[in-house]
Amino acid sequence: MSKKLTDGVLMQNLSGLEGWKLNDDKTAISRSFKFADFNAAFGFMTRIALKAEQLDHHPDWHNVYNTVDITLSTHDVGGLSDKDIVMARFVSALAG
Ligand code: H2B
Repeated sequence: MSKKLTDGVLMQNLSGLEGWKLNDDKTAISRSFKFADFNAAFGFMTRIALKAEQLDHHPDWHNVYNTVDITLSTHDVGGLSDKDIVMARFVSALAG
């Protein structure tokens, strides 16, 4: 099982993740994405879904037409783990 990241390691990782916002109790990170249309947004979600299955790590997300809001957290540890960082980097790279 993944371990909860220490504050220091978390901050270090977050500094390299542009646009991701840490929630107040430091248990999750979120970012919103906007696309040209629903087709582009859903394609983005599909790629993330395939990765999520590989990692057994799934985003909490919300989609309305061309926007996708993503929150990442590791429920098993009650906070953020290395898996959230891996997923955030993957998502950011996809979005470009
Ligand atoms: N996704 C996320 N984001 N956090 C988890 O703790 C988590 C998950 N746990 N996907 C996995 C599935 C767990 O529930 C299963 C049983 O492995």
